[in-house]
Amino acid sequence: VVYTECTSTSAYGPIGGIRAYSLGSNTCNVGEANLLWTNDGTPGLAMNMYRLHGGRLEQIGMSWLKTACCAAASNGCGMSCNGVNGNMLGVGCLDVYSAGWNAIQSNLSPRSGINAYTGTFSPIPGGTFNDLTRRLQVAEADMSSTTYPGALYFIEGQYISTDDAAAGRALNNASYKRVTVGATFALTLQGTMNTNRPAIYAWLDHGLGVNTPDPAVQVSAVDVPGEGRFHLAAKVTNLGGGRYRYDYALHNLNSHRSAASFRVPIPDGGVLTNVYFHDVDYHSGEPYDPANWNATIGNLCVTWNSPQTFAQNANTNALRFGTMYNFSLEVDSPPATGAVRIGLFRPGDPESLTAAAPVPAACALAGDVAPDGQFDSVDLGAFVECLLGGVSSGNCQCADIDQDCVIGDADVNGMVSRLVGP
Ligand SMILES: [Ca+2]
Ligand SMILES: [Ca+2]
Ligand SMILES: [Ca+2]
Repeated sequence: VVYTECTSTSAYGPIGGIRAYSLGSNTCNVGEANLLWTNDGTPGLAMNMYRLHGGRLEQIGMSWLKTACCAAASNGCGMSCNGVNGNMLGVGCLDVYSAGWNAIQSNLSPRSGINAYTGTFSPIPGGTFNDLTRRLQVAEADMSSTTYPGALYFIEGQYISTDDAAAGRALNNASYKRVTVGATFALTLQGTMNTNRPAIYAWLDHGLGVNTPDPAVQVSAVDVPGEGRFHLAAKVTNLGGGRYRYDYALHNLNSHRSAASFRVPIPDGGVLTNVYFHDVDYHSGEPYDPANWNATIGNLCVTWNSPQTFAQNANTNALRFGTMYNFSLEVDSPPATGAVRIGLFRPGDPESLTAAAPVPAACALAGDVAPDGQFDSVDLGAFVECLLGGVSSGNCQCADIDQDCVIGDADVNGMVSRLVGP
């Protein structure tokens, strides 16, 4: 299943400075099998909104997932529709919903009841609704042309589907389109649909203005082995005076394991400013804690952590499917090719992922603390300087052999074993 077009938007509210929206959807089955389409169940369409401003793309809104009763069997997917409809979306067939249909609140399913990797859904709870409930909610303040002059805005829809997930076809389920925000906060669709392209790519695609890509933005897929996919985007901005801003966005497409930490290596003694985090809030009774992740600044790393672990609170603020969080810092160190570490939230193997990214500090060869591509006695002297603290003549990232962001006994043992040799 693929979200091929957003044909319309609708707007609701405001209530208390919050607006709500809905997105129309053209949906295609571009696979080889009919797709299960059940009443108030699979598939569900998650609606999201993003803002690009000041060189940073941030998610500013989300909806519950729109479900429906029954599929049509229209042509329009660029392939022959096999005519199957009702509780199946036939191969090659198109199903169309207006924004108004996708705003029907009794059909909106909570994210907390969905496993995006397996494509399983919990029943939709009843409830009482106001104009905002369960819809794509965005604060007026997040669309202020005063606070964010010249900002670009994007809507995104992502399907979660039982059959699609089971068939391993969930990686093409998110699509985005640019919108403009009017004086009364109505959304107007702009440009073409970026089908099969999550909105995190809008940072790259429109980073230097509408339809003007920013080559400084790097986007990559980061897969959990045997599970779901994240996207990591990074951009380094030279601020002048030897200072650099590192911006990262981490998007969870469909990992149920979710993420609970993000770690960036920094140079020992680096002077950090503007350590920054941005998330997006759940609403309408979702059980998740909205508290921000905490940044811990060590000598060798900055690590952002969810407020609690999975064992402490399964509803803490983790990076769950269909959301994108931002991490940023400024430091007096130009970019090196290195890796960030993404800690996973739900227990499993592996516990974390590493992803290549431009970072303020990196080590090409563990133990090569006096970096010259070789390991010798000079490295031992530099290692001791790092171990004792203070200003080191070497690269203390390379002294952290076990990569726990602290130079300690384990690293001494690591250096000794290098000295003794294999
Ligand atoms: Ca798909
Ligand atoms: Ca060396
Ligand atoms: Ca260490």
